[in-house]
Amino acid sequence: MKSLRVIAVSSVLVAATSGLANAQESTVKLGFAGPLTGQNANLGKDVERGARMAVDDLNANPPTIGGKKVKIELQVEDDAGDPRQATQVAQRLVDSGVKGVVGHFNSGATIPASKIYYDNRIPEISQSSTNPKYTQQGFDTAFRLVANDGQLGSVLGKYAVQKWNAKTFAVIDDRTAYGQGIADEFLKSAQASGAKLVARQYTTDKATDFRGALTAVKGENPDVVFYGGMDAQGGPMIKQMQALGMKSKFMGGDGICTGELPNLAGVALQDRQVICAEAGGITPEYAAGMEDFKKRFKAKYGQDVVIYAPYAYDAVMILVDAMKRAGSSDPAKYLPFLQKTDYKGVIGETRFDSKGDLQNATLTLYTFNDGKRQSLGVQH
Ligand code: ABU
Repeated sequence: MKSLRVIAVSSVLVAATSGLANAQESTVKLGFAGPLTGQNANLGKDVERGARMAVDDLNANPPTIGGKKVKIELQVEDDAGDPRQATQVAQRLVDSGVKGVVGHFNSGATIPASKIYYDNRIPEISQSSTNPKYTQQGFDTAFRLVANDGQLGSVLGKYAVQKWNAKTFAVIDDRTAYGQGIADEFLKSAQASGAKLVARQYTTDKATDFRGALTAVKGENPDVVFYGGMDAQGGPMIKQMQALGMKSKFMGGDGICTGELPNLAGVALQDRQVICAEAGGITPEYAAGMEDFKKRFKAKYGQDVVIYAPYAYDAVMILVDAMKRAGSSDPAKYLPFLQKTDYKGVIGETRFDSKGDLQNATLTLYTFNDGKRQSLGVQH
């Protein structure tokens, strides 16, 4: 009798333990990393919100992976846009058992972190990092959802010469992986199109005073000033150009191409021709979906999309889509399916090439009118 009771109690314990194991298996943890503090915190929070929105949407109607309904969990980490902090955060995410990562945001953070994900076989999708090196390291775990700096710099350099008729230009960059990279690409393209570089100056991604660099540039009176860096510097730089009485047109890449630039540049933006490029483009068939996303985003967070939130949203969806097709959240099993992604989402259709770049990357040129970004069209 006593031994029967022992068997019965053991059976209950086994059932309870395996129930617990099933419950644990039914949660899939993803990681998110980006700059949630520091100069780019507004951009980091924008993409964090995009990723969280995707997780909430998924959990509202839980996906089935390998025959089981799963709950998606998001572990959010702040890398402050700093290369060293990014590697610490990447190791923490790996140690926590995440099955995939959305991020990082800044190329200077994404590139060193990508080695840690690669060494641990964890797929990573950056929604915003544009430095070409990220996908040129031979890491089969690295993917991005945006055009790269070569594509952005090439289009912007040609635009400056062919549309603005620029004969001379100056370049200022913030010496980050992103800022320096895109500035070099713009320079190559503008020179190849026939314009002359008359000044090259540097700042940092933490600077607030650009008068030294701008005064040196002003002496050369360039037709165009190109800034390689982020809106946190680009906005105040436009203000200080105004204060110095500079007349040059102003250009930058996706780092300044945000809904926040008008707030950062203030009224100085109204008196200057400014062109920038977002590293993605919404084609007409996806326009209504993007508008719907922006409305839902505003209703959920009380904030407008700054720039790359929809890309982070799709990054989460693309990871889960690959898991569903693989029937497993095990990175070793779903990575081959991720490489073969053909996903129609908010930002359009995503297919990766053999390096993890988009097969058909697009970009959108913008100018600013009445304090708002205004599209000048999608470029293929
Ligand atoms: N693409 C602009 C912002 C992110 C980066 O550093 O690449």
